[in-house]
Amino acid sequence: MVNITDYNSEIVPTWCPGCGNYVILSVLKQALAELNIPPYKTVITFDIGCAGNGADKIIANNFKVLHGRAILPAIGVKYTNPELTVIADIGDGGMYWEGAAHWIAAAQRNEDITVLVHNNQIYGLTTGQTSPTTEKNYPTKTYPTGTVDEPINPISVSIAAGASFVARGWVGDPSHLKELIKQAIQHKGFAIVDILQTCVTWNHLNTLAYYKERVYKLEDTKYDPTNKQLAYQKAEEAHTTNKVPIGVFYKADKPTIYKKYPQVLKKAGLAVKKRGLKELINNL
Ligand SMILES: Cc1ncc(C[n+]2csc(CCOP(=O)(O)OP(=O)(O)O)c2C)c(N)n1
Ligand code: SF4
Ligand SMILES: [Mg+2]
Repeated sequence: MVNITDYNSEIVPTWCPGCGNYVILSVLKQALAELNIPPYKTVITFDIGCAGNGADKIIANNFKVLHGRAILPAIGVKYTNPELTVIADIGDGGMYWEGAAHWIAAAQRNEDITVLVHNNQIYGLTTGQTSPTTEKNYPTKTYPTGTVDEPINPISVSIAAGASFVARGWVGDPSHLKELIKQAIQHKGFAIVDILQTCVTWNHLNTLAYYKERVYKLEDTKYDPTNKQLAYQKAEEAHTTNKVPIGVFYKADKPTIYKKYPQVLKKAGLAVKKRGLKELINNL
């Protein structure tokens, strides 16, 4: 039986007091323990940034990678041993700007990884520049008189690109976030959880109080996450109204990359030897 303490690292986080990253780290450990996945079967690729600084704060097989590049090594690991749980852990800047091409391509191919995006709507580590999800008019170091662009909508772009599991959680409701992360990890195919994370130092707009007023759960309404059109409508809601829906926006039963293109498993020697290619693919 896996215990949450199995994931505990001795390294003390250096995030600012009150940073939402503390919640995400703790919730991720709880989710993995509750799914009974041991650290030796878990691989996490951490991006650059405050989010990425979680790399040595959780015991697993972790990689610290270049900015915007957390997805590619995650895919590489999964091809080598598809029976591992592989998670890319990345900030909004790394994912939705520097790594945007990788985001789209991985979603399109339905790569079998989980991506957790710490979406604090700012470049945190580099001290408060506009990110792709910063709200229009919010003043930052790069736009002192107010951010000029409309923010990217990560939910609708993920769905349009082909992701088969698209969810959003927030750090103000850790148990709900934990359930989303568990579902994402169990999902076969490309799963993304956009996590609304507070940055108490550089983002004074999207605070806990801001979200508390706006957030509601999709599952508390008559919502069908397999309805793509409805998913797009709900994804727009956070951008066009004063409401922020959270939960599973969209999920689809689509063939994973292995079913479409089994050749990617040619390096997965051990797993193939153990199970045989056909049985392995059937279980993925
Ligand atoms: C290719 C590259 N571009 C820029 C940087 C500088 N850089 C380091 S962290 C960072 C911002 C990270 O923002 P985000 O991904 O949102 O993570 P956060 O710090 O907010 O968690 C930038 C621009 C870098 N290290 N590498
Ligand atoms: S700068 Fe923001 S994201 Fe980074 S540790 Fe501090 S509160 Fe967290
Ligand atoms: Mg950020």
